[in-house]
Amino acid sequence: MINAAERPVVLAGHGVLVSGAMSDLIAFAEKTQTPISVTLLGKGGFPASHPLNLGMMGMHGDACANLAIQEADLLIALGMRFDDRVTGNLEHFAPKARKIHVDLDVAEINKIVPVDIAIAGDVRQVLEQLVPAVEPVSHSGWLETIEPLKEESRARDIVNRPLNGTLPPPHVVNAIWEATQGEAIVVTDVGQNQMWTALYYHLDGPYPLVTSGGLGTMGFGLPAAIGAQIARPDKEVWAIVGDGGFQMTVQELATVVQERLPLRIAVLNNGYLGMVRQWQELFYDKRYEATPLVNPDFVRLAEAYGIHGWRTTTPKECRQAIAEARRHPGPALIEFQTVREGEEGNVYPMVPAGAALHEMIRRPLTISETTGKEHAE
Ligand SMILES: Cc1ncc(C[n+]2csc(CCOP(=O)(O)OP(=O)(O)O)c2C)c(N)n1
Ligand SMILES: [Mg+2]
Repeated sequence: MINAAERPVVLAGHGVLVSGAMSDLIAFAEKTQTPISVTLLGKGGFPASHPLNLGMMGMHGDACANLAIQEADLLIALGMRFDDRVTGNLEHFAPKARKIHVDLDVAEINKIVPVDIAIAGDVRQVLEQLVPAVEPVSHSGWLETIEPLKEESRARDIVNRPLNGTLPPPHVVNAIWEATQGEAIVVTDVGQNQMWTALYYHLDGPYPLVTSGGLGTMGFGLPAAIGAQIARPDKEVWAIVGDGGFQMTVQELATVVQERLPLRIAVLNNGYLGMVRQWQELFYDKRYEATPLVNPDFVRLAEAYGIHGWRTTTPKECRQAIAEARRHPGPALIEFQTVREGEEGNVYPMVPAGAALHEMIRRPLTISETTGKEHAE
């Protein structure tokens, strides 16, 4: 089936990382010229800068990954479980594709998506056998079809957005990514902050994005970042958290100080339980029930624990604060007061619940993006 495929796509999940199959996946992708999309927990399993990378799939995935999945004639699912955030409407999921599923957990096979071939096994061991067995192919027509889809994703990306002095949350993540050159260990909380980090902090591996995945555990970010920093004292660790989730475990700032951890904490303060507000805006006539937050002063809160804090409201201050927080011995906390609502306050693309992957809502292109001119600050 792999040798016969004309439009194959790999769906790479957390199993790639936990089995240590990153280099085998690169070998498979390059030999068979198969584009690779990753799940949220599969991020870091395939280098973001690799030409065959499609990015993240699913509800808030990269548009090109979702569109490629819908057009594919073969899906090769590696160590992933077809979560509903990945598939969208099952009836219309990858309708043209035959499917191969490799997973260690046999309970996952045929559980959600019926497959043509199931291989119960460790992803690395399976790939080690598969790579020498498959024929090298070029798939040039398929890759040429995909390339413009990637270009279109890039056009809607962060670089050319007009900011007008405001601070869209993706810009914050992009600035942290640029400053750390993708080398930091990044830990997220749950909600929009998590999706923006997944979309805009590009990982070349081998580190995964540390995130709670399908569990959706608000309050995960700060304690998990403490764990990451203790495990890797030599690494720069950033917790990127929302104003809501951060306050669920904010008392752990005491642990950060007590354990003398140089952690960097980025609080994306949009004044809302943003992910829920986004659904209220798009699907519930903007009835913002129970989502606006009355927040404390996060900088003074950090200072109360003895942590140096910065507050930023513009793109320029944002980059300065990130640079200063990185020079500081840490711990350090930056409150980013970001755009709260509307186009720039929402995570796009978005596949509405119950819709098919190709029915995703895209952020409309603005004039400066179509001309590609640099944005004014
Ligand atoms: C403990 C818990 N309660 C509720 C939810 C549902 N939920 C998912 S995202 C979200 C909003 C998170 O708000 P915030 O932490 O400010 O992050 P933002 O989406 O604004 O970036 C909520 C309430 C959850 N995942 N976990
Ligand atoms: Mg929020």
